[in-house]
Amino acid sequence: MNRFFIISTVILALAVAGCSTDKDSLQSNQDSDQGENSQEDQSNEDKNKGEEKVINLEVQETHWMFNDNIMRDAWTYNGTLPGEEIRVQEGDTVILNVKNALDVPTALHLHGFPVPNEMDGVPGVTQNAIMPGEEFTYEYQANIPGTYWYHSHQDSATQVGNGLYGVFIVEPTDQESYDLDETLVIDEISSMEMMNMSEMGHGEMDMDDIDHGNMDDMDHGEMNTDDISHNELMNKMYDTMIINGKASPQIEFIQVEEGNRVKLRFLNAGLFTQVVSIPGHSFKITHYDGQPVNEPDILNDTAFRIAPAERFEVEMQMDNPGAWGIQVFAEENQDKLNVLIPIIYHGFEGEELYTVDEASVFFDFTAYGESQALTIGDVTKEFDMILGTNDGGETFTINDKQFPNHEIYEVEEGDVVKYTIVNETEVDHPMHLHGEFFYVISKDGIPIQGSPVLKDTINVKPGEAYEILVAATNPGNWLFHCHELHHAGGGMVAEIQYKGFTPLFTPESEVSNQPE
Ligand SMILES: [Cu+2]
Repeated sequence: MNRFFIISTVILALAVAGCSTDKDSLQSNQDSDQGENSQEDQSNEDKNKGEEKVINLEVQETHWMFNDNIMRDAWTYNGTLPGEEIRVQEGDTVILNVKNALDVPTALHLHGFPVPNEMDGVPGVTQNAIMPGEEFTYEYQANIPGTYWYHSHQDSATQVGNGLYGVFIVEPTDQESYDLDETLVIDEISSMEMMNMSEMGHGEMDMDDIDHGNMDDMDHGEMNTDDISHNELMNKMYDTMIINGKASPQIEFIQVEEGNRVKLRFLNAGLFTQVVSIPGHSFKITHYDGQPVNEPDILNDTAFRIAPAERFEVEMQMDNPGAWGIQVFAEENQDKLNVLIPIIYHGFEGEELYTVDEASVFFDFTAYGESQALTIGDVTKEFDMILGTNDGGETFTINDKQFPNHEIYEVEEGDVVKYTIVNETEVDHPMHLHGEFFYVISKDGIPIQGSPVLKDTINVKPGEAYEILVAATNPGNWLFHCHELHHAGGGMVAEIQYKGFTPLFTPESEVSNQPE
């Protein structure tokens, strides 16, 4: 642990944020009071009968201040970025009314939660896109606790990139109590004028449309050459980390008291694999993608990687007073994409942040927690999922096929399906399955040694191979795609189809459905 000399802007942030300390702590007291009350209410009720929670979301264009210097036209749910955190209790019925006030079609996908197929929000696969001015109502039974998120699944690289995402939490009826339960949504933006990267072929990039003033560190000539890979372009484009929609120095700090028991829910809503280091405290990783880890061990001086769309829940005891900075950086683009999330003990406001000098040990989910036998049954079907690329990194494939001429895996209800996922490219692919969780059972041929790993997104690094098992219990047509959304846009999308399943909707030809 070394002292980290922070830039003056962070101190400024603390000074600014410090003004609202009283209000913040009052707010958090109110929140925890409400939490206790609703928990008592809940325990007095029949645990299977929840309430009906109605949430109205308007998809709209919003001027959003990322900090005092960066303002952009973002696309938001109800005018905030991220959209409001939706917290419901296990057993609730959730009704989400989505109204589209944009001038392009949209749709809402509830990521990770096993919804009925017609509620999955994938245009052209499970519904027609919600046209401008129209509404669509999603209804879910919140019967599986966890940390999930909602986001657009229409032209995702553009729409999620513009800000259409938010966190969705289902609290279990036996929710443990924490002094603080904070959600930290990691994302990155380009501080340049907004551009539509998914439509930006390398040869088409029109430099006249870009605010040159913000591009001082770019080699303009290089941008038009063909030898720049998608990855290099990404690293040039994205230069600013945001946490809960705010860039430094306006990132809201987490205020704690000595003795607090704290839960942090990390979500990566962006496009880069991020490294997270928590300084000065031991911690446990209690959930992957919202699902519990069996008997998690205590970790010290250990960084964990969180890939696009993944969630990690961390539990820690606040026993080391000070002003700390949780370090988050993109491994592939560390110079530009790095940030400290201040976590400050009462009485240490305005002090310099201590953080981790360098990540030394990396978390390994294949050998974490206690092993437990799976009761999923014997494998009935096996498929390969080979992740590839061609055209110099312009297109991305699964089994050499590119969406919409994509790989279709046919399964039957009751199948236990094994997929072997192999990454033959040189970049990460966080692969996300809709509709069902999967168990990761091996990495590079070596079985998982620790807790069962139940996830909805698995990051497959270059050269890696994973085996996963899916119990086919939720009939429908489900996408299985890369969550680096430009890769999905470039074709890295497969689909699982249940034999005999017929979607409840008819694709309308005049509707512009763009599921990838
Ligand atoms: Cu990918």
